[in-house]
Amino acid sequence: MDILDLPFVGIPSFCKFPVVNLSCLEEAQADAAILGIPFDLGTQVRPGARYGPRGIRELSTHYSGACNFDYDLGADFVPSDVKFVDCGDVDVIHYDADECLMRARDAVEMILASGAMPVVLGGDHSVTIPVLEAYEGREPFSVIQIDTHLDFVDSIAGVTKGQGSPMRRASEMPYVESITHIGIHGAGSSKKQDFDETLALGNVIISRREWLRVGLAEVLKKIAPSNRYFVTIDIDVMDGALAPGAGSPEPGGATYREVSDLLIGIASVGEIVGFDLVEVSPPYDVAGITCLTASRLILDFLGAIFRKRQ
Ligand SMILES: [Mn+2]
Repeated sequence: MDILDLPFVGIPSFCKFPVVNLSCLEEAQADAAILGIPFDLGTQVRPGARYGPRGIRELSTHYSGACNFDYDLGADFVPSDVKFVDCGDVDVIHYDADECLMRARDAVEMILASGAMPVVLGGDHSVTIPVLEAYEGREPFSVIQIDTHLDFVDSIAGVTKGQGSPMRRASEMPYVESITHIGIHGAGSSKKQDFDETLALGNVIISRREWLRVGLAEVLKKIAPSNRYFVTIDIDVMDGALAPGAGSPEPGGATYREVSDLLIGIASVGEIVGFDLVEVSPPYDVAGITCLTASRLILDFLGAIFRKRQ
């Protein structure tokens, strides 16, 4: 009897990767581990990113079949000889943001200790703070942020860890060498002073307009040099019409093709030590388009990273 295991059949782990409890990850010897952080208490306006991991997982099953050959790559875009697993979600506690973020950091630490590369599904962009904190004590790396907004707010009404602050907090981590902000064009997230301050630290900004003007090859050359990179992808870097299920969508953003090609290019710039994709808010999505696109971007990037490593 043929077993098809179609996308709508079975338990929807990410891309139907095997589910492995965090406590069993060492024995699993996975190459990369998916982790959901269903937390959106850092959101200022449109909540719902707590449903991001589940929404992305469900639509990711579209790519779980055996037929994902990509003609341009001349290979499967999800390599079959690499061990990817899904570790489920961080257990969030309502009304206790600090506890949630601590649990998120601990979970990422466990993935790193197992030797697997963390792949985190947000959650709003505040989750990147505990994710990066989990790398303390490891080799230094540089951050590449792909986002409409700069996210370099120091403090707003005493809030220092909201969705507008992850890159500011990253800049304070001694093992984060630099930040390259790519795709920036959104209004309202950061003040001129924030832009001045990140540039004064030696960080690099490649705006959405510059990306369009100079093209992908030049964008890749402008990334701050490093041997290792952590990449944080805010789905709102995509045009609001193409990814409406986002916490802070904006017009004028990128297409799927542009973001995918950027990620595939980044995989060749240096070793990728982990990445997250944040701000997908399924309650605002239309026909699953944002969740589908987010899952495809994750798979494109995972494939590129591990084809490079082989
Ligand atoms: Mn962001």
